[in-house]
Amino acid sequence: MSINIGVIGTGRIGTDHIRRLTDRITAASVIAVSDIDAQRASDVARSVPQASPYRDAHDLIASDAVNAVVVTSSAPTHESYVLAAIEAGKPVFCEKPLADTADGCLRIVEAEAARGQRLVQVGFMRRYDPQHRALKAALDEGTIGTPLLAHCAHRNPRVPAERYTSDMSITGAAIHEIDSTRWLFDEEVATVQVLKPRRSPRAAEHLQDPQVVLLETHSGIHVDVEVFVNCGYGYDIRCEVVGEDGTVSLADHPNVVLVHDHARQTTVTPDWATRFGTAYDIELHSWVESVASAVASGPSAWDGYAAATIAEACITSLQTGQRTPVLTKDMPELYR
Ligand code: ISE
Repeated sequence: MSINIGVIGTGRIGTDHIRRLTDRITAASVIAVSDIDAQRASDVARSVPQASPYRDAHDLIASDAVNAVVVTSSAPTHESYVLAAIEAGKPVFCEKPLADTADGCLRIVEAEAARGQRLVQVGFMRRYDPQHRALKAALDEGTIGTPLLAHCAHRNPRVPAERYTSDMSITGAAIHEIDSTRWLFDEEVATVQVLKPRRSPRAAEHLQDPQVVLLETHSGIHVDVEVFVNCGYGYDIRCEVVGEDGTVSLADHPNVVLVHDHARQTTVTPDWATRFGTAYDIELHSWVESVASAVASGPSAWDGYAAATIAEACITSLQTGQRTPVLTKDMPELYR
């Protein structure tokens, strides 16, 4: 049976996901779309066989025709749509962040726990990226011994000057390394600190760019993340883990090196959609399989909440300059 999916939010990532679900994932069909811009929703619906536009996203969630929901609207709208999907008992895939505050994420965790059923998957797609998976497999095999520290970089070519804030470098960009840290090392972050290097002249006046985010796990692994959202030259994601007996890092992406005319060259991907295209494909494929089998897998609402609490501690540190503890509520039984 094909899963009938309703997609809320038809911006860049929403339309990318609609294309994936329509062209590459045979077990699913997008049959409903909604957007704050009704005209855009109608235009997108016209381009997808069988899809109808909905003016109100809550009607889409409630529709009997919709089996599962994808939320790719703006961050402040996530909480109400995810809560409505939980109330309707429908599986929901929500792009990061799960909600725009840790309290909002907690309300989602509590609603899901009260229902006693995992319905939410959060879009932390690096967990599906073949390179990140290979790195985790090497760690899990123990080849480099106990991990001690990691160096990461998250570089975007540029961000919109007026509406991008210093907090967004954490909640929109570093949130991925925050999740990767929890996932790679299978442990929680205990404290964080954010350092402010000399600002890039490419960054808008109000933006602290770059930033260095320091994460320390409970066992004492230190992770430094350079977040530089106006690096200018491309979208560049790096991670090197140093262990007792060796190191493991993400290889250059894509893995082609051109040697020519006294030079050794490789390319840098232009943007996140290109760099993580394969990861998104695998992620949505896996989500559709989990909906079909009614066995939840992938990053949970708890993972969304945990990442949000760490991000909020980072924002506090960005303001105070101090090392800041991460304070998380107790994990409900459902997520153990
Ligand atoms: C973008 O919004 C994303 O979600 C990407 O995954 C992230 O790497 C990028 O920095 C963000 O701008």
